[in-house]
Order: sequence, then structure tokens, then C-alpha cells
Amino acid sequence: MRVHVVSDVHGRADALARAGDGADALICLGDLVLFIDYDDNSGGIFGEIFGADNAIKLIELRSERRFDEAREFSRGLWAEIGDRQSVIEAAVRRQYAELFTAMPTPAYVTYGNVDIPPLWPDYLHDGIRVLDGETVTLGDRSFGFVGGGLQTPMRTPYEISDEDYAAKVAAVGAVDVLCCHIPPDIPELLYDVVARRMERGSSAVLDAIRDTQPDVALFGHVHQPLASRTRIGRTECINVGHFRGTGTPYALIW
Ligand SMILES: [Mn+2]
Repeated sequence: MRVHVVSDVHGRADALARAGDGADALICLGDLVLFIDYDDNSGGIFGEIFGADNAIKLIELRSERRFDEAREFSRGLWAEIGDRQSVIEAAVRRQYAELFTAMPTPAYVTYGNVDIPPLWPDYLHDGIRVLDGETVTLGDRSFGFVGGGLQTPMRTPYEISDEDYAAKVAAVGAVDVLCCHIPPDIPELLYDVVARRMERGSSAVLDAIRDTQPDVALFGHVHQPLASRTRIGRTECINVGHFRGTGTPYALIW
């Protein structure tokens, strides 16, 4: 079996269309939407609406951890637009339409913290299966999926409480391959060396890895991690990479 794994697609429909080439299946660990483009500040939903200068300002406030000011700044911009909710939803829907059309099948997909789960059913098609707190068997191996992120001052769209997240980890139980959007709570996996900040990882995932020792734990979320892999007991823990940046899937072969 050869399964290709991507995460943090953030709008890369072109590369996503090729991500399943040569593989038996594709796994996607979420973050399909591009809200802020850190490479091209005029891109992404925020940059397209408010321009590069405002995107740069928002990124700066956030990286200086001035989250209240960042929210205030963002609120002020949106106040001039009017119906923030419907403007964002329309832009996200355009991205989902393109990305789910490009997605190769069969695909097993979970949510990232910047995804909007209630919109997904409108774009799914045959061969795409969404799993969140659920398992599936591929070949002779069991795969568990836990989507979304934990609560942060960034207030991204799909952040859930530690309790709800832990319940999904528990629902998955012991599997051969544990697939999450966010990493286990290990500092070197969580520090982003470009953004220069710690992202949030999951202590429930860390505990589950220690307790159940899957062969592999796969995740994304941290785009430029200090360490992209580590070992917890017999479990190989792997950040599959920032697909928007690399355009290349991680290959799991057995
Ligand atoms: Mn991401």
C-alpha cells in the first residue's frame, strides 16, 4: 500500500490535483482554506479584500502577540465592509469548490483549525470520506482521524475545547496510524521558526500515543516546525509538511 498524506493545503488546488498520483489513496489533514497568505500578502481572503498593507499589519500584530489589537484592527476593517459573515463565507465557498473538485480519490479527509465544517457537505463527492473522531481500515492497517484545533487567541474558525478534543481522541482509541491536524504537545514539534511562536498541540494526543503506541502519528498545522519528526516510545511522529509551500505529499508505504 502507498498512501499520500497532505496537510495545510491552503488553496494549493494545482498541486492537490496531482497529490494522489501513484498512490492507492490520499489522506488530507485539513486547512484547505487560505485566509491570510504569508508569502503573497495581497492573496488569501483577507489580502484580496483589504490589500497587502493591511494583511502585513495584521500579521505583525499577531506575531507580536498583540491579539486584542489584531482583533480590534480586523474589526475596524470589516465594519467598513458590512456583512462580514457572508463575505467570508462566499470567499471560503469559492475556495472549497475549487479544492474539492481538484481532490483526487479515494480521499480520507479531516478538518483543520481554519476549516468551516458545516460548509463541507456542499462540496463532497464520490470517493471523498470525511472522518473526525473516527477510524477507517486501509489495507491491513487501522487509521484514526482527529480534526480541528484547540482554542487560541487567534480564534480561528474550527477551534474546540480541550474536553471535546480529548473525547474525539478517545473515540478513535488504539489504531495503527493516528492522523490529526495538530501535533502532540511536544515543544519542538510546536515551535514555528518563521512565525517565531508556539502553536497549540494536544496533550490528549500525546497521552494517546504514549498509551496506545501507534506505529505512526501524522499531523500538520505547524508550517515551519523546529522539528518535523520525533519519536515517542515506538511511535514515529511526523509532520507531513506544509503542502501549500511544498506541493509535495508525504508518502506512507507499507
Ligand atoms: Mn495551516
